[in-house]
Amino acid sequence: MHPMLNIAVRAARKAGNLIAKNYETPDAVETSQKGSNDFVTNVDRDAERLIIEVIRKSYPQHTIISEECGELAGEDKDVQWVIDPLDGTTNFIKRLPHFSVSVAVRIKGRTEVAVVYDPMRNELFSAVRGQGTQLNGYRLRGSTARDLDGTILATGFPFKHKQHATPYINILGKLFSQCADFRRTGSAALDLAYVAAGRVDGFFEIGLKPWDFAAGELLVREAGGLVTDFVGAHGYLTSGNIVAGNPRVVKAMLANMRDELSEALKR
Ligand code: 2AM
Ligand code: CA
Ligand code: CA
Ligand code: CA
Repeated sequence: MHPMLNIAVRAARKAGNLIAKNYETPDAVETSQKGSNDFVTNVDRDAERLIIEVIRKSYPQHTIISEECGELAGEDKDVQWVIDPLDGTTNFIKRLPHFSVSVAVRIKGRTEVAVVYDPMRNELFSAVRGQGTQLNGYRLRGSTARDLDGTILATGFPFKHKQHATPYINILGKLFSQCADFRRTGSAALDLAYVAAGRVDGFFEIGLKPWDFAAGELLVREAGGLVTDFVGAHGYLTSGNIVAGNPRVVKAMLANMRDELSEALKR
């Protein structure tokens, strides 16, 4: 096994087990508000601490970028661990059992290793660049859909970017008229893992952060899928405006989005 994958898996499982344990004891979960509609708990922070400990033990020189503590610069800036200790905090708080731990390793800007772990179902999605995507050790393949006909698409609402509400709803309407149905699960990392697994045929969301998609992006690619921004380019790396699916589904999604994009959504 790739040595960094080994560490990523160990870190994600440790954090996931802590999250699952706390899910059973809701009275011990302390919730605070980071911004409007944006919550964090002591479990997010504790899970993050565990992950950082595991990484630091093996790779003290690496840089870590994580949702709750930002960038922890290491001596080695070329290797970055991009982590979301708990993706789907709102689900966790509401006791909806759908959330994940996301860990990715980027070397000189290119993602080499990815893990998304769902502790409630004990599902571990992993990928190493060039070696395919696995779920609990079994090789995954994405959807084989040829167009949007009959597809199930996933999305996330722009709860933090209400200025995009109108173009978002227009895009959703256009796609909804073409596909079979939509899912909104509340964990972007798992949405991407599900694209990799072919459980959903495509996914789009506005304004994700690097830790939301860093691991999921590699899972999709290594399962034969494509990840782009809303105009088929790489702007998502900074904008977080992301479309994912097999190449034909992505092409069909982009064609439907084209006429609905505001200027801000073209990057
Ligand atoms: P988080 O739980 O790590 O904050 C994209 O939808 C991402 O935004 C999710 O993966 C989730 O990441 C976060 N998110 C989703 N719905 C949210 C909400 N209602 N409030 C705050 N964050 C939310
Ligand atoms: Ca959050
Ligand atoms: Ca997240
Ligand atoms: Ca998070």
